[in-house]
Amino acid sequence: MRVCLQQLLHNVNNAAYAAKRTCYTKLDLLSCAPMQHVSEVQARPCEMKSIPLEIERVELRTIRLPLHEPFETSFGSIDSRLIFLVSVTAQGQTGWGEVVAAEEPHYSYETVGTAAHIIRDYLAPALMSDRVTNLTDIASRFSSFRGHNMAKAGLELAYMDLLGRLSDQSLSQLIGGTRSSVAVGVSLGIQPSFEKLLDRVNRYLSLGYQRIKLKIKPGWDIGIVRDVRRCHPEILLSVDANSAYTISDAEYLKQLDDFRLLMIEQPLDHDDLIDHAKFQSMMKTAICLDESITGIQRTRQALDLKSCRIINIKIGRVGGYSQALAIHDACEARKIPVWCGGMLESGIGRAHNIALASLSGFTLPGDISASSRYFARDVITPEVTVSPEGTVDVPTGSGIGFEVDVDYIDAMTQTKERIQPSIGRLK
Ligand code: OSB
Ligand code: MG
Repeated sequence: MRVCLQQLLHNVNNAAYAAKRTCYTKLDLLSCAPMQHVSEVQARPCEMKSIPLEIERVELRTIRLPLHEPFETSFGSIDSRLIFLVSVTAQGQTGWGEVVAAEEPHYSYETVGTAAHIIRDYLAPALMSDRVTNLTDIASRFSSFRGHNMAKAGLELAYMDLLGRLSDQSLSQLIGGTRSSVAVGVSLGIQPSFEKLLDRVNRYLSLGYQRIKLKIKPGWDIGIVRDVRRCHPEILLSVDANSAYTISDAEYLKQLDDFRLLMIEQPLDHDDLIDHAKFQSMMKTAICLDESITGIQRTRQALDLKSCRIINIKIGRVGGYSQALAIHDACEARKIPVWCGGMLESGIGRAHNIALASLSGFTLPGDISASSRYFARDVITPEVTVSPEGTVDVPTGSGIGFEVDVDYIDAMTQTKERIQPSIGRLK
């Protein structure tokens, strides 16, 4: 499971991954009876038609969880996370999802406020307008609403947890995951001093994390990367600029080629593919896109333009499982390594990330840390833990595979809103 720097750099730079096609057993969702083996990916369990579900209600909640320590990126610092949870109920079961939008529109234009509006006024009514047959059905209902991917993802996530619980399958099974544990790394925010940064690097390495990602911005970049690399010549090390530079910084950023980085994540504009392609052509180090990859179409364009050699998949940013699965499959077919990004999620969002990262194409460590790396107490039990080898186990229980601590969620709830189908709407 543990990956070595030289081998990974070789693989990434030569696109030498064998594109393995997943082979799994098709399941009849609600009876769970094995049907037939397929040698090619055709339909995943979540994409197959099952007994139509009548969603009886959608609930939106916000809870505020304090962070152990402030998290600083090139667009600012936060010391708590306003977590937006979504649940959907049908046939006496409730499924849970998370909307990963932040309070302010820095990482993306979506916020907790815009997502609540879009779910309340458009997406939840569409979800409850008729019985839901599968994930593809939901995705196609949402596709007429432009953008607002994090809002869409929140509901897709909740539906998938519900589907797993009702059919007694784990999320990983529903999407055709192949791993029983996933490799993880940690994303370290900008620190007040290099000493503090090095202290964090050493702490997470000693806890087993397989890859260290350093947030960078102008003035906190070449120097700290050089010094961390000098202290740790062989670790998997990457940087994430969250769009803090422009193509006019390319010559300056070229210095990053000296440090055998696994990747440089989103150096340029959040919406750009063209300048990233220019920059990638100048660099030995692989560029990884995060913010710029908003769906499968942008993924194809980025790969055709050679804007990057690695892709970070975040279920929220791309609009849910439907898009995340399509991006995974396209990248695997083109031998482009992918990894699972994080958005400082609560355990509910994290559980979905773990399931996603169990797909075969996720060959690089994800930003999936232990619950205790972020919060004093998580909203799921047991909390997510990282093994001394730097892995997280993929749960096997139904749905997200963790118990949702509704008492704790109730105690922390700031706002709660219930949305039900309007009378006569259900066909
Ligand atoms: O760019 O990957 C990012 C957190 C919030 C918003 C954007 C990003 C991040 C992280 C943290 O890097 C990843 C995590 O540990 O959840
Ligand atoms: Mg990023």
